[in-house]
Amino acid sequence: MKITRIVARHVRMPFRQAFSTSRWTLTHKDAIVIEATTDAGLTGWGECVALAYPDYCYESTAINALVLREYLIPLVLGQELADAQALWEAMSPVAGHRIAKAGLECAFWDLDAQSRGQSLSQRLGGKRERVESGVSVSVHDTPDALLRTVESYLHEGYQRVKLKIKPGKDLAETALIRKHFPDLQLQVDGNAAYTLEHLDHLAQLDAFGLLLIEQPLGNEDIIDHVQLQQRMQTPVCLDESILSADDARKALSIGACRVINIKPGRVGGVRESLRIHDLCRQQGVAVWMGGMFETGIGRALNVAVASLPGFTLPGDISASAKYFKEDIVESPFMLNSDSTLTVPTAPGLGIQIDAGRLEKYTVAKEVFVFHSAPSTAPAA
Ligand code: OSB
Ligand code: MG
Repeated sequence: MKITRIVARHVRMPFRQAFSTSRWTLTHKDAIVIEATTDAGLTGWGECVALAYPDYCYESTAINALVLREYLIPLVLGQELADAQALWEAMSPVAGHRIAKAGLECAFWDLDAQSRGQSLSQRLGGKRERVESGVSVSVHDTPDALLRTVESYLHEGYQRVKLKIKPGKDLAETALIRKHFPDLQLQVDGNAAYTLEHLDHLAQLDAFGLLLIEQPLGNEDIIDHVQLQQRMQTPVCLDESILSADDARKALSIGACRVINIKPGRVGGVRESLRIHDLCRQQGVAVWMGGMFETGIGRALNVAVASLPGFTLPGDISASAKYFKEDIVESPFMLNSDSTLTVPTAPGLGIQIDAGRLEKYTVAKEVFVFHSAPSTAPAA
């Protein structure tokens, strides 16, 4: 496979509602959307899922664009790439920047599966036709407002809820939701807002029968989470601090967590996601599909990866309408009545891009073309 043209677009789409975590508030979804065309004329799509500001991690939309333009695209354009491993090796001169790499890798998998006439889920050995969907719920100003939001999601049919929490907006909020919905599949996400001083405080969450608590301690921490897991019955799940299968292996070996959130973007793509999935499966550790407010492109990728057998917990893979009035794919992802999304079956990612809507939300666009050397020497 040889990619000879890449269009990198910065898209900015308004959220239906602003979203706040312990650390940041977002009103828009920003992403670099990758359109990659091969010498055989196939087109694949990818999405770099970094947020607009480098606070979830050091990558951001602008940093993704820069790293793609200056470093990654020159490394892959015009190269013969047999598989995702070859793509990974081609990009290996660049340290880190896994989100930027994952955007290119997503387009590569779309092309790879299309060229075989398979859906991405089939290509990866997916076992499910539908994947279980949950919602991630913003930090709210008041417990009452939070309760109304959760009620509306349950009314829409979501059967698993994740509450964003932060010190001072955690115990009472979680208690309230649990009191109203005793059987709800409920979990919380601290987005690195807590420290070792909060161990006793966090342990009080054990009272609420949570599926898990996600990344309460430092962004890059594995070690301190060991103490937390020893102090709590609720399974600790790592998000921010797991960037690779190696990180996952280390975290599990010291007991820093009992569950892992896989985000293909965060870990450098599908290839690394598969390695984490396989490692966890061997060890009987549950994984679930995280989310980065993806457009229909990244959502199609996440749904395909989540169809693998080790994804045994519901993911942060909500319907397009949870985030946006309109998506840039022609058919938005819809919630089925059993709180699932359907895994696309058409070749590749199985999506069609709505060119008009893509254009409408594009705020910047760069085109990169591979110019091959002439195959014969010019005449003297
Ligand atoms: O911590 O899981 C997180 C979104 C962006 C960055 C980090 C996180 C999230 C979410 C939203 O929780 C998940 C979604 O896409 O619905
Ligand atoms: Mg998280």
